[in-house]
Amino acid sequence: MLRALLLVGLLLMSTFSATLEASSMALVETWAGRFPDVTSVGWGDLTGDEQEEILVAQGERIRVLSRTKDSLELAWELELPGISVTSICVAGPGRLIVGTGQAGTVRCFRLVGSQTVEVQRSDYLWSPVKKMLFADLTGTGHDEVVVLTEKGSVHVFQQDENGLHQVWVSPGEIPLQLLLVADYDGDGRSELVVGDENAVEVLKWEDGQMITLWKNYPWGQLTGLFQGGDKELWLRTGQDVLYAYRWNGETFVLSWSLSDPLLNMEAPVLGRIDNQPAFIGGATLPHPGVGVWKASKGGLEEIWFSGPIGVVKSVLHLPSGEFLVMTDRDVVHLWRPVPADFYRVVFVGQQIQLLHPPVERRGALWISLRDISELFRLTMAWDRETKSITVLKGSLYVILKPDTELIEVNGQSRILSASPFIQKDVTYVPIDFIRVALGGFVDWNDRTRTLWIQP
Ligand SMILES: [Ca+2]
Ligand SMILES: [Ca+2]
Repeated sequence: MLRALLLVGLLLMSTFSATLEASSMALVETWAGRFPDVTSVGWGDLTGDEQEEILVAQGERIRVLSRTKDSLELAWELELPGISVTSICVAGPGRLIVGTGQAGTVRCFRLVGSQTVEVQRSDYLWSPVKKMLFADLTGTGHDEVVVLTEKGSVHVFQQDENGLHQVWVSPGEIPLQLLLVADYDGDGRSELVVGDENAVEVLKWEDGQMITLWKNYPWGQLTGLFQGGDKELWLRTGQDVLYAYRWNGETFVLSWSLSDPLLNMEAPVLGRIDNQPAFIGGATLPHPGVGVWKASKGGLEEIWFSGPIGVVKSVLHLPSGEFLVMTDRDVVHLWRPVPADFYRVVFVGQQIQLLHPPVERRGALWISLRDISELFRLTMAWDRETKSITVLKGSLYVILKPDTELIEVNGQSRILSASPFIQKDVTYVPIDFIRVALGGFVDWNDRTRTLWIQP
């Protein structure tokens, strides 16, 4: 509800105020693919060329997508007969680890050409694998496989040539839902952070067992664990509170906290945008999509939100800075952060540069009248007395005024989707001016940030 009110507020502001601060960044969709019944996504360098591949699991099949100049293409398909893949990790070139559904196992494969050869597997976990991470918890110099199951158990496996050996399992009185690995005490080994509904616990491997370094019961229901900054542990609760705890060398102490209804996003990851922590996750208002919220002690600030793409099921932050987003519509998207004024314009099939960059206000786009005039070869006149602009082309004349949606086309009243405005001596009109006033074709795709114009 509050979000809807905020949105209405923003829309009103953008109508009345031409100088509304634009956000500093946006995400642009660089690739999207439909994968019926997609069960999981992952990434990693399978080929050993230091360029990560994207992996998409659909039950028994994993599709491996590799980078092209500015997109992705299907490199190969792996068949894993009889296995339902619920989680994928790349352990190194040619080495794939999958978590499975049903009785739940962790299985390691080696890629030989386009074939997969199983080399190791765990015992049954008796619950589907929900999440899998790699981290060196024990200080052997090799990563362990850390697994969270649907029923709420956490398992730590060491790998050797004979198989996967479980070295720790959570005691299991209360189902765990949250999992994080991070080296807080700076000894080069990761700590294991687990959370159930009520408590968070930081565990450390010492003398062949896991010991509790810190345990805390934040007020409310725990819904997220994040590594915020290098020594900070952030806890999110269902009551829309964020607690930031800082490792002081001995224990975690509450550094700051905030309460903000915008914390209610789905499947969030904590990344960095403009060198500031930001959540990237899903929201369903005003429509299901993916958004970016900068987080600081003062609260959350929504700086970008996509068009409707479906309910976000998972977000992965890639080393390249991109975000891999899986939705409930069986579509996987790759989004890249770009400056807020990033755009492409295609005019009659050719990519062109405009004199003045278009101005975007929450999904709506304005373009300078000067640019339209160049593209459509218009003549323009400014009437100082009535503060109106007359646009002429052959027998067509259009009269418009800043700050009103009403325009006149050959003597007939028409309404634009938003008001034209003047900013730094440049007149901007909403892009539907091209259609309503000039009878041309115009389309703005805010996913790819591409504006299509055709006379
Ligand atoms: Ca690669
Ligand atoms: Ca450590």
